[in-house]
Amino acid sequence: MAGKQTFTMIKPDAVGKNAIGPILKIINEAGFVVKAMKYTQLTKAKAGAFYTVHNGKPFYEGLVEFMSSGPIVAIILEKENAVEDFRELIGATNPENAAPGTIRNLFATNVQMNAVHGSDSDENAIIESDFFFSKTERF
Ligand code: DAT
Ligand code: MG
Repeated sequence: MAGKQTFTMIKPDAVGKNAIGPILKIINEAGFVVKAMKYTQLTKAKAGAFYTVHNGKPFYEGLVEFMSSGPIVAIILEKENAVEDFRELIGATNPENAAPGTIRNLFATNVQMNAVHGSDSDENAIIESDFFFSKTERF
């Protein structure tokens, strides 16, 4: 059965464009409910740990550098079929391939600075949510 929660980050490029509000509006209008939210900045070590699955890939170092370069908004979202529906809402990793109207199509800078994160499975949604939020920080 598809899970009800996913995890997202509004990345430093989108925060720097003052796009937190517009992105949250799109997320809410798509039917997602905020269950937890935190405005924070990742250290290089924390960014590296979050993206450890990509360690060794050619883009890893740049990704860690970028993700620790400024504040992010970490959010747990709830909706039926959350992971799949949210991936559809954000669009392809490379904004050049992201469908019109998707968050990455509207707000991404390039394939590295692509505005938002979205969990790719229910299992990773749980791991990523636990990375940022304790039980008492969820509502
Ligand atoms: P996604 O964020 O769509 O799940 P991913 O998990 O494959 O994509 O990669 C994680 C992040 O790494 C992605 O959001 C941006 C960066 N990235 C991926 N492929 C890249 C590439 N070819 N060049 C630069 N950055 C890349
Ligand atoms: Mg991914």
